[in-house]
Amino acid sequence: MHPLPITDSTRVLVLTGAGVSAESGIATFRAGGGLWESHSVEEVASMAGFQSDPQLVWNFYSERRRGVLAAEPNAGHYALAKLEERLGDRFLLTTQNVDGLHSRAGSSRVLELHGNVCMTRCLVCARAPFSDEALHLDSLPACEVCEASGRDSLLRPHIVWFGEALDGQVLARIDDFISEAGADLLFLAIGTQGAVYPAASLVDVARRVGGSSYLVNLDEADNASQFDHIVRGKSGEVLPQLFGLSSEQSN
Ligand code: BV8
Repeated sequence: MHPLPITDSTRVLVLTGAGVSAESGIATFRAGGGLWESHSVEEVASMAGFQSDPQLVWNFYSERRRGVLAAEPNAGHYALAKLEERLGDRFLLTTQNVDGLHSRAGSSRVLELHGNVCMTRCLVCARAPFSDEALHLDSLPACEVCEASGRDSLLRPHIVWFGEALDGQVLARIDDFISEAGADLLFLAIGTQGAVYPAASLVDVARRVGGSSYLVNLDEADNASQFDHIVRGKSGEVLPQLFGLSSEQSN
């Protein structure tokens, strides 16, 4: 497999999805046996679902938190961290994943589009989202800041649910990176079905500025036709080759 055509002026924007973490043993969403097979999206990944059954939602996210804490980054995560080392500020990684594995593999230029499963925030007050590895399986966590001022409010996972807006500052950073890169942009989507927006529309934005686009995915993605190049395979196996990493560099 030929390495990506990265020159001294290339700026690489990466978008990852659940497929990048599959080789770390973390379930994806839409494949057989995936998360959405055993849970209706509306019930567990929406504000309406949380309001109607907050314990079901906390159980769903607590089980994912447990899985994430037991998981380790895989070769695909490490390859992306190596590419960032090589490119510096000509590299930006945006992820739909909420598992934090990119940061644990050493990536630092990471934007989490959909939140982080090991972060919690208050439904009501403006306290900042905070790191939380507790499993709220049989009780609902209440906000102690609200309690101290006599209010009764639940804590919620720091996750972007369906129907909720993504962080405007995160989206602005991505737009800036794309417009500064222009035709020097190489957009690389990895391990994503391309079914969720606005993440799935990033390839269209990349094309509009004249950038090239690559998709590394195991199966056929919903937005595959938008990409200039498609590499079918497992990210843990493909990425080290695509980034021209030698075998000793790959782990
Ligand atoms: C919003 C919660 C507006 C976190 C998730 C157009 C524009 C804007 C919005 C919309 C639009 N059209 C529709 C919408 C609404 C909606 C949407 O996109 N719906 C879809 C279903 C049609 N979007 C939203 O609601 C977004 N919000 O736009 O708000 C707004 C604006 C202002 C004010 C108010 C509101 C919010 C989207 C975020 C939703 N949250 N999850 C969590 O629980 O994790 S989305 C969920 O899907 C996850 O976050 C996940 O990351 C994401 C995408 O899934 P994938 O990562 O692609 O995973 P999947 O399993 O599907 O695919 C994995 C792929 O990997 C497969 O293709 C497989 O082949 C491959 N693979 C497997 N193994 C490997 C591999 N590849 C390589 N190697 C391997 N080893």
